[in-house]
Amino acid sequence: MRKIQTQGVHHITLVGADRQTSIGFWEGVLGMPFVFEQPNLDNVADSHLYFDPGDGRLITIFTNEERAVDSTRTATDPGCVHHIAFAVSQATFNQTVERLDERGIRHSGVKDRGFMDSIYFEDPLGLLIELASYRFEPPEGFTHGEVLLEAHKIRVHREDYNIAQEHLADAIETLVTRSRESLSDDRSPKDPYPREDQMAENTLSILTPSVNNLTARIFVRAAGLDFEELDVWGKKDEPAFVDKDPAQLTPMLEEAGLPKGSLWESCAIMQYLCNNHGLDRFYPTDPGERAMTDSAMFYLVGTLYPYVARATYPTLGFPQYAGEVATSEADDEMKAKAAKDAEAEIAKPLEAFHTFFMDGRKFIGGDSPSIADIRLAATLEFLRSIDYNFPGWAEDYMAAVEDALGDAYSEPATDVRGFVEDAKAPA
Ligand SMILES: N[C@@H](CCC(=O)N[C@@H](CS)C(=O)NCC(=O)O)C(=O)O
Repeated sequence: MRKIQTQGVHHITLVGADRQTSIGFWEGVLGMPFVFEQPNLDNVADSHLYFDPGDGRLITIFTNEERAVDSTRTATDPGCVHHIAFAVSQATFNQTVERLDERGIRHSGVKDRGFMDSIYFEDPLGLLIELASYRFEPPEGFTHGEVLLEAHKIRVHREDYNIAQEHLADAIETLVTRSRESLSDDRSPKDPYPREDQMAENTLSILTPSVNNLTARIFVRAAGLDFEELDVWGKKDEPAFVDKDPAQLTPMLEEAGLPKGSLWESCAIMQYLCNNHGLDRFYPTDPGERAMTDSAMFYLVGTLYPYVARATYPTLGFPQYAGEVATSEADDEMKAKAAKDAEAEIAKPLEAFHTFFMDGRKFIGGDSPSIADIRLAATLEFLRSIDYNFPGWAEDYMAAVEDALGDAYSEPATDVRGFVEDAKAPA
């Protein structure tokens, strides 16, 4: 089975009455040039009139002087034509009511169709005519239909009832962004106007001694995002904070585009900001490379980090999770053994990062650090508290991440490093 591909409306043919009624309406009311006339080749009793509706296509009418004008509404049974719509510019559309009224032609009044303005009236033979005027111009190289398809997707995604101007504006922006290159890495909206008390685009609620927080703090700096940091030490129980972050975990991002206005989990924060700002250099768009980045981060948060926490939190003086040996009734010797056991387990996931995720490359991200590298290097900072015996590659790797990111890494890392040094210092 094969399709027969169409390429546009060629013409529409209507059954008319006498020729003068048709000429009077199509040319005399709607301004369509009467371009030619010849006999109806299938019925010599009829004449066949051709009009140009304005785009070089054709509206054609079979006429016959024996047929009387009947102005009752044409049938709208299944299979019948309901109405035919013609395009007019906004300038013309805005004159339509007045000009139909001048002629005493009954009409619907202006109808808001979201993506166009419309008005309806009947021709002398009872066919419903619509004059429609788009409310948008497609970007160069796109059709109205392509803009409407994109606007439809946006409308459905937002669960709105019908296409409105907001969807059209966003569809046009999407098509332009997709089809036109820019030298900028970050094409997200910017506010270049200086203001007093201007709010930053991204607010990070943080705790300074934390490597989970360090991850997001390095990232916003490395990505060059507009951000503000709020140290929420001692404030995580406040109702205003709990409302935004019922997990009471930091880092917590507040940003206008988030469905609930806030988000926690360092990796999710980095992924969101990369997606939102087109920061592909930190989060590859190739599905396979992106899967590796995601896998490295999930493996870190789900497997490596719990070992790091069990091994280092006792030295750092951080509370551990309920159900752990460290929070049980076990004696100090057992708790110390649990910490040592966790420390011993770190080698295996660490090696997986080296052999599997890096696999001879400088970073998990390849030649430059990805968000998974930021997450890993920041995490390893805590191992300094227990003087962990890093394999040589890991020392080189941490230095390379810091070297590649510069102050974006070193500046917030100072907080963690200072805390770690204090925690190690003899009381
Ligand atoms: N998997 C989370 C862990 C977040 C986390 O555990 N944050 C800690 C700081 S390191 C926190 O805010 N804890 C709450 C507290 O200390 O009361 C992430 O990567 O963001």
